[in-house]
This record gives sequence, C-alpha cells and structure tokens, in this order.
Amino acid sequence: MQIDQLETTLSPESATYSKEHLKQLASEQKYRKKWLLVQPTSSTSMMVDSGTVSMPLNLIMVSTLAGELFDVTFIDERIGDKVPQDLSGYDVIAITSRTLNASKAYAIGDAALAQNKTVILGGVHPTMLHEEACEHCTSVVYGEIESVWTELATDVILGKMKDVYRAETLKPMTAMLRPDFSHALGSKYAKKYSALIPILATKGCPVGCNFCTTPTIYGKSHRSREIGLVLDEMRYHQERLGKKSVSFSFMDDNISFKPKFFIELLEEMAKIGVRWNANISMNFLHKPEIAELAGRSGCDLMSIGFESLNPETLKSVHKGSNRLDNYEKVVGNLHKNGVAIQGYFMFGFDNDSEESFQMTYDFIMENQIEFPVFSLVTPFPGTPYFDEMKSRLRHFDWDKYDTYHYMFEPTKMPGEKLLENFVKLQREVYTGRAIMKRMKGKPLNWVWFVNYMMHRFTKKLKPETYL
Ligand code: B12
Ligand code: SF4
Repeated sequence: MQIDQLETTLSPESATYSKEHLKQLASEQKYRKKWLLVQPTSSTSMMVDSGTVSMPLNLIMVSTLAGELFDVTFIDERIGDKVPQDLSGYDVIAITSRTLNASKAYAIGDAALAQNKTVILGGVHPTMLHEEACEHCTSVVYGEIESVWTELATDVILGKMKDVYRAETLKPMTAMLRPDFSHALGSKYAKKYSALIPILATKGCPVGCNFCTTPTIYGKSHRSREIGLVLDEMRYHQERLGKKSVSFSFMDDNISFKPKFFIELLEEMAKIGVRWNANISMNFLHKPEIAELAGRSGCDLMSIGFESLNPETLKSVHKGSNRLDNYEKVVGNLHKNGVAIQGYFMFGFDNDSEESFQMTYDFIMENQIEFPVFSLVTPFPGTPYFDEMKSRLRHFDWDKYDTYHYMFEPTKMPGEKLLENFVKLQREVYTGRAIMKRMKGKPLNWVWFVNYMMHRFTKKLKPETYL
C-alpha cells in the first residue's frame, strides 16, 4: 500500500496534514532526510536480550513508513549493531523504548540532541511518561506511529516539530502497511534474529488488567486487519522463503479476544500450512473445538498468562478472562492437539503466600507445562497498578523494570521469603528430573532446548539476583 492509500485521522480539517499535501511535499524534496532508527539494548542482567532475539516489529513498522519518504538506517543494539558516536550523517534519530531500556534510549537521545539532531522517541515508555521523555528528545510519539504518520512526516519535511504527536482517533488496521523487513535484515548481525516472523492480526485488549499498559494506551479498543491481508503477508513469506511451513509469531496483545475473527483466521491458516505461536488469553480456550482448530492450523506454542493460582490475586488485578476452574481444561485440550504451552506465572502480589509457590509447582508438574516462565509483578509507569503501588515501590530505576526485580514487599510475606521461594520454584521446575517429567512424550524440538537453557540458567539463580 502506498501513502496515498493511507487515511488521515489527525486534524482532517487541516490541509497542512492531508495525505495529498504530504505526497506533494515528499515529491518536491530535493534531499531525502536521513533517519537513524535505533532499538536500544537494556542493561538488565536477565535473559531478556540475550541469545536470539525476536525481530522488533515496532521499529520495523517505523522503518516501513519512514522508508517510503526518507533514507533509513536500522540499528538494533541487541544483536550487536552500534550507534555511531558521530551522527553527522543523519538528520533524524528515531528511538524505540520500553521501560527496561528507557535509560539507554534517553542517553542516545541526549547525545543526538547535543549534536543538534531531530530526536523522536516512541514506544510504550515514552508514551506512558511523555513529560519525562520530552527531556531527552525533540518529539515524543504517543502510541502507534501509523495514526500520527501524516502529521509527523509532514513536520519532519518542513522542519517544524511539536513536542508530542498524539492521534485524536486511532486508524483502522486496514491502513497498516505490510512490514518491510529489509532494513532490519540488512544488518550483518541479522542472523541473531529468531527465525520466527513477527506478524500482527489485531491490536488492543479490552480485558483491562490493571498492571498492563495496553488498556491505558489503546483504551477498550480491539482492532483487526482483514484476514485476507494477514494471509497475503503469510503467503508472501512462504514464497520468499520457498517453503510452506514458515513459522510466524503473532505480536498481538490478545489475538483471541473476538472469537469469530480468531476462528475464521485459524480456519484460513489451516489451509495454507503455516506454523504459528501467539500470546493468548483464556477467554474461550477451554472449548475443545478451539484447541482442535489451533492444532490443525499449525499452532506449535501458545503463550498463556496464567499469572496466579490464587483467585484473590486474579480478582485484584482484574484478570477477568482467567477462571481457575478452566486452567486444567485449557491445558489438557491444547496438549491433546499437540500444542505446547509457555505458561507465564507472576509472584510478589499482596495475596501471595508460601502456599502460592507450592500450588504453582503442583499445577505445572501435574499439567506438564512445557515452558514455564516466572516473573515478579512490576507496576509499570502509567498503569493504574503503578499509581496504586507508587508509595510502596523500592525504586524508580527503570533498568530494573524488567519483571525480574523485586519491586515491593508483599503484605503476607517478607521480601526475603518471597525471593527465596521464587528462586526455589524456578530451580525445582527446571531440574533434569522435573524437565523429563514435564516433557515426557513431547516431540523433540526447540522446546527441549529452551528447557536445557533454563536448567543451566536457573541453577545459577540466587535471591540477590533479583535485587
Ligand atoms: C509481543 C510482545 C513481546 C514479544 C516480542 C517483543 C519484541 N521483540 O518486540 C516478547 C514475548 C519477546 C516480549 C518480551 C518482553 N516483553 Co513484551 N510485549 C509484547 C506486546 C504484547 C506487543 C508488542 C508488539 O510488538 N506490538 C506490535 C507493534 C507493531 O506495536 P508497538 O510495539 O506498540 O509499536 C508501535 C508503537 O509503540 C509505536 N512505536 C514503537 N516504537 C517507536 C519508535 C518511534 C521512533 C516511533 C515514532 C513510534 C514507535 O509505533 C509502533 C508501530 O505501531 C506488548 C504489549 C504492547 N501492546 O506494547 C508487550 C510489552 C511491550 N512487553 C512488555 C514486557 C514487560 C516484556 C518483557 C520485559 C517481558 C519479560 N520479562 O521477558 C520482555 C522485554 C523484551 C525486550 N527486550 O523489549 C511490556 C513492557 C512494559 C513497559 N512499560 O516497558 C508490554 C507493554 C506489556 C505490558 N506488560 O504492558 N514481548
Ligand atoms: S489480558 Fe493481557 S493484554 Fe489484555 S489487559 Fe490483561 S495483560 Fe494486558
């Protein structure tokens, strides 16, 4: 899709920001401005940015749009690309940031401002804390770039930047361009990217968990692309790679939120022979026919936020989609259909007690969860949970907002006990014997390898690791 097919949602009354005007300005450019796009690494010691990393669809979407009008260089620090100290070859430095890499993003922004560059910060953290981010850049983009692109690109060409770009209304996802991976894959370190191709079918999640940034940024909206476009994108990669069984990783917040859309999408995917994985909420996964369809459509792995086995905790975080009495049904149905489970479990909630750890261990072992992932509850800035917990937080060191650091003392357990049990649980589910028990009868694939890596990683864990 070209620029002229994009809708303008911002200030539609203003001719300055019409797509026609942008098209005209772009065609009159004597010099295409040079953008340096940066995905900063984080300084966390945990396994967040190590090994193979997923291709950053967020910055790829920025490069897809910017590449149509400007010259683009793509830097991903996580794979080994380096941001040059001398930025004289660039006009615009555009940086993506989550909380865990915000201090790195800010340092790059500061260095670029000192060299009189136009600095644009985008992503979850600058969106949530745009006043803080404004100190380190020329402009902050609030939320998705697609909904402000006409205004932002026009201002870049005219050299008149605003502090914050924020859309009054979100564009329908039909306006989303097909991601152009060429800039990201141009790096000599691109081999460090996971082979899974990131793809998007929907955006948003109205479930409203109070610790999640998505409802704060996108409200109750849940938008979807046309199924035909998602399939076209999949077929494009099948042709490019010369095979049918290409593996896709859905980046959606909650792909199954609208069952009708999800079922239709999966039925179509089943016809083209792709493999896939996704983040999913449990709203209707307990139905056997859905698990059957997931398996038939090529699902290798579902990432499910079980979060907690404590009903009080689920209630306190407003995770209405999780019903404890469905947990075992969900797991059993998926397993019957050959779908492995990456199960997310969070600890550190006020309602957690030592029993919570034992309950989680039993659940994981009895239900043979293939890839359990444990995190400490982290109130991210801008969320209702952050406001609620602010006075109890131990620090505001963004480098430690990676869900692997101790953030506050829960009411029912001293901090030391929390961390002791947290480490013990992880070690126990990843001992050689526990892995053999959980993985018994499972196909020999990369999930075994992940377990092996986790075995090595968890052996080294100590409570202090999380301080
Ligand atoms: C898929 C996903 C993952 C995947 C893939 C991550 C990746 N490589 O991109 C995996 C599973 C690997 C993952 C890992 C983690 N994730 Co995650 N993840 C997501 C999820 C659900 C979608 C992200 C996504 O790709 N969306 C699709 C893209 C196209 O949209 P987008 O990211 O919103 O980007 C748009 C805008 O933000 C904007 N934009 C973004 N960057 C820029 C830059 C510029 C210059 C501009 C102009 C605009 C712009 O335009 C983009 C295009 O529309 C988000 C929730 C969310 N909606 O953000 C959580 C989320 C980003 N993850 C989160 C967390 C905590 C993590 C982990 C720390 C978890 C962990 N303990 O391992 C790690 C950190 C990994 C890392 N190094 O960053 C948090 C971050 C919170 C915060 N404040 O930082 C989120 C927001 C979920 C939440 N709890 O609220 N994650
Ligand atoms: S279900 Fe997931 S994406 Fe939706 S609000 Fe809760 S944590 Fe966020």
